[in-house]
Amino acid sequence: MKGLVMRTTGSWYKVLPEGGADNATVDCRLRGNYRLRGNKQTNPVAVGDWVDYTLYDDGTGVIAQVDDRRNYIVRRATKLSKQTHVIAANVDRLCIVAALAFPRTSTGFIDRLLVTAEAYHIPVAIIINKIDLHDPADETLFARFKAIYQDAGYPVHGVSALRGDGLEALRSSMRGQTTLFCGHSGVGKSALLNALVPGLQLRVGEVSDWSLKGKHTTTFAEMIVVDSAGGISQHPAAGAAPTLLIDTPGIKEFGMVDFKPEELSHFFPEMRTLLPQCHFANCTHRHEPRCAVKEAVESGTISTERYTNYLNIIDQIEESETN
Ligand SMILES: Nc1nc2c(ncn2[C@@H]2O[C@H](COP(=O)(O)OP(=O)(O)OP(=O)(O)O)[C@@H](O)[C@H]2O)c(=O)[nH]1
Ligand SMILES: [Mg+2]
Ligand SMILES: [Zn+2]
Repeated sequence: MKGLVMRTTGSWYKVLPEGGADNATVDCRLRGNYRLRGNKQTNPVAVGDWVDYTLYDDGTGVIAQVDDRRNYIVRRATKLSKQTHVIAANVDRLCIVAALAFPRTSTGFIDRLLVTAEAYHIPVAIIINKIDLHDPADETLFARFKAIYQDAGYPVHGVSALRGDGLEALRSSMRGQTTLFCGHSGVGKSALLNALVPGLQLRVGEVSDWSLKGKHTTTFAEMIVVDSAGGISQHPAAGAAPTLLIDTPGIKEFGMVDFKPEELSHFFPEMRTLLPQCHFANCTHRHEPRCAVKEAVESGTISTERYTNYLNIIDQIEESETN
């Protein structure tokens, strides 16, 4: 039988049967001798995976095979680890949830996630939550973020899960798609999903006891099915493309996986268009002469902030290559 992985908790996987008439998910384990792909990934099965499973008499199942993924978002399991962790597979869109008020998200963090999404051609939206907390300085920062990312070609939404600002536009942009929500702990990913889907009650951190770093309230990725009326559902409606949302645990640092310095600029859209104009075909846009990217930074068409993050990422790739 075929099914979609909705939640993974250690050794159990909650699987939604494909086209199932009953609304029940099946708790599955992984077949004992299932081989990890190249032993590099800490999780062989991720939320969003389609799997083949066998149903047993006691109602549980065993996953025998994972379908090839259309795409996925992957990161290093820990900062310098060679092992990787797949956050989710087969997504239509990544929403990077950030906050400027508290805890503050850096452009460096956003750019690492953007590059990873670009590598799999996953469209991205940047969601700045908690705009209800913005003081004038935050508003200035917000305007700068908007300019940087809209100029680079990404939509930016200012929202407030608490007050409701900006939710309707976000809601309609998610219809019929699988949207993955990622970001630091405490930026309000779960609160945002609760606000978007009436009836949803994901656990949200207490205001009183989370520190600057957030609290890691969500501990496992989880897929939510939205019904055609916009409410919480047990099963996607037959026929129409389902609306699926994936909540994930907060990420402290996003460690990128498997990029080469000379290909990194392909994943910065505003640089990508200029590459044919660089003098050297393998230009890394650092010290090379007659570099179109550096010229664009100097003339202000490419943001200094994005370029600086680009250089930092290259340095980090080279560092991990020599390790
Ligand atoms: N003022 C304000 N607070 C918010 C908003 N959205 C979320 N919060 C608060 O921010 C805190 C963290 O929210 P969560 O939804 O638990 O954050 P999260 O991103 O899911 O965190 P993890 O699950 O740890 O990754 C909670 O105390 C929320 O009430 C908002 O729009 N405005
Ligand atoms: Mg959460
Ligand atoms: Zn160049």
